[in-house]
Amino acid sequence: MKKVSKPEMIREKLACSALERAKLALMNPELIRKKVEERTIDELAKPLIAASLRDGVETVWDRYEQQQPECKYCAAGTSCARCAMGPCRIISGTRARGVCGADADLVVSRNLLDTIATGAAAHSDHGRDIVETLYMTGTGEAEGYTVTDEEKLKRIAAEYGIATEGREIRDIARELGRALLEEFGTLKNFLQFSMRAPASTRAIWEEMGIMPRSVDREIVESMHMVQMGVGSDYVNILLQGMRTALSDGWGGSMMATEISDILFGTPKVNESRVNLGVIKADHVNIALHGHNPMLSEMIVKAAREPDMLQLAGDVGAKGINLVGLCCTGNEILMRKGIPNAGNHFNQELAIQTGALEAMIVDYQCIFPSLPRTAACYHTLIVSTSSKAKMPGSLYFDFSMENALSTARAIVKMAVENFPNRLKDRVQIPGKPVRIVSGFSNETIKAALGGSFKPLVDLIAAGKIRGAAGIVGCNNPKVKHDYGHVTLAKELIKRNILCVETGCAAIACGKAGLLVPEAADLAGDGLGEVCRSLGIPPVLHMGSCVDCSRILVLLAELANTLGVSIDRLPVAGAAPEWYSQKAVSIGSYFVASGVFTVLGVMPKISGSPSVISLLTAGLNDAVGAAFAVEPDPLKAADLITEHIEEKRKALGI
Ligand code: MSK
Repeated sequence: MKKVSKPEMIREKLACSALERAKLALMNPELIRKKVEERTIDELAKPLIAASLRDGVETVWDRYEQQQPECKYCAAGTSCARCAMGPCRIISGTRARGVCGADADLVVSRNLLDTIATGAAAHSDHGRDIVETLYMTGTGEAEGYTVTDEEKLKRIAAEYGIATEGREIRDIARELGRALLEEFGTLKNFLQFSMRAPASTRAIWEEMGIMPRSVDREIVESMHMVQMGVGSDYVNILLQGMRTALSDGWGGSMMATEISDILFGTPKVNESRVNLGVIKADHVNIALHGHNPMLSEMIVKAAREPDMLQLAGDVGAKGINLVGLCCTGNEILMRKGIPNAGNHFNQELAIQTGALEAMIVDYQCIFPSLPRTAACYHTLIVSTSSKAKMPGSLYFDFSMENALSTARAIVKMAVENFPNRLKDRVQIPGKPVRIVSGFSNETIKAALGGSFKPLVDLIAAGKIRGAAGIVGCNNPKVKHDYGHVTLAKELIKRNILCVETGCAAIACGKAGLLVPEAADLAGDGLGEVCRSLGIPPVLHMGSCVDCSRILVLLAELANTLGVSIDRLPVAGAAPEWYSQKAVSIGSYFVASGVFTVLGVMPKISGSPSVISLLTAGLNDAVGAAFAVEPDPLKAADLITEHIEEKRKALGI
């Protein structure tokens, strides 16, 4: 464990300049009110955004405004800076080709493949970290980790043909961990988990040449294909995008989900609280932000140790309050019921409560600006991944071998920071709301009596018209949480069950849709089903990698009905997506046969051919395509229409 900088050094380096802030501060109360209303529907975010505008503490929305107007070539996907002959912009006439000769179709498709491969790599590298932890838990080298779900370990070992009878749990963990590590570069030319998809869906992949061969191979091949001069057929490039995305959904992400369940427990229904009001004025507050549960699970352990609680008492706090953010937050909410402070656009605001002793980050979706925000408060930003070092943060070299000791050191440092809190700057904007989460497939199946057949019957009977997976992020191009919440409310009203992950789930949680009482907002059929099962009409299925749980659910439903996934009355939506990972998720949804509506236009408008392939042509290839619809009410219409068409085709 190696600390490379100290709080005092950071404060010197990033001392918040009152002068600089004064330049940014807005004094006009009417303008502040207007901006706040334009930016979010999250009631607890509003007073903090207003304060940030008054105090000149910069947020994502300010930076977005500073970036306007955006470059129209970059927005259309027609700029290319891949090689040193450029950069090029594809315009028209004599400038319709880049220096190398690439036209708009090639530049746009290559950029999109790059985006998908980046997202798939992020999910899959996260998956590999988790798998490595399982392996090292098996070898006894990982400090603090154990196998929590032994039944699931044995079930997945059986999928991999690993004997479990009469063997030590650690031996099975080691052997499964090794088999999964090999899966990233497997030579067998298919991923074991992809065998969970219906045979008819796999036949489509085989026919289209998009069956993922291994995780690493698809990502590397994609990176090869975006190199200048490696083919110029945009269709071929986009099909590789689909194959790469499938290697994420049915490979890297699915490994991340399944093995996290084995190590930390398969989620079960639990009740907790959500929004910025989970931060407590009289406690040491520690936020856990990012995506990977490896460290956060250890922080939870460390923060519950008597020594640490004693220390908190000694510094004058009533206890240690852990809160989650984004998907690390979802991981510990789903499994441990740890309260969640919010989604992507709540990360800066959580610091602005002035009551956060530390924000511990792992990787993905972490604003590089966080140390700047934290420099205006006493909050320590603690980075923990060698892949995600941040200037201005305190870096702890976290690894499996030192996991629990590192977690203890970080928690201790956070507790000791409590006396540095500037009490007159604390502003906790309100009370949290209840949230019910933990809907793993195992939990849903158990609630349905041990099989998915009752859900299929309810869909066939029309009580539930179909299901929609709403996933993804926040994006300043959409009013914070408006896309997610409006779409979910509209769909449940139309008796469409919503399953959600990531920041979409947190948005709907903050809006009160993730409690059984929200059944009253659903249509008669769905409302009745939810009341009889005691479940919300919007089910929280986990973090971004847990979109793989949605794939497994789709496979179960399709296998129960004996059809390919594209024939199901289901749809996907990403109303506020921003991330490359979300593009990979959307692509593996579509490639698996799920019509998917995006709320933000991807950077493809510069190529009518690419637009046509993605929004129509893919229907002939994989039985599903994308649509882009920024208005969530119109998106609900598209989804309803699609679901009703699929019902008709199935004769239900
Ligand atoms: S955290 S990828 S902003 S959902 Fe998974 Fe949220 Fe999107 Fe990050």
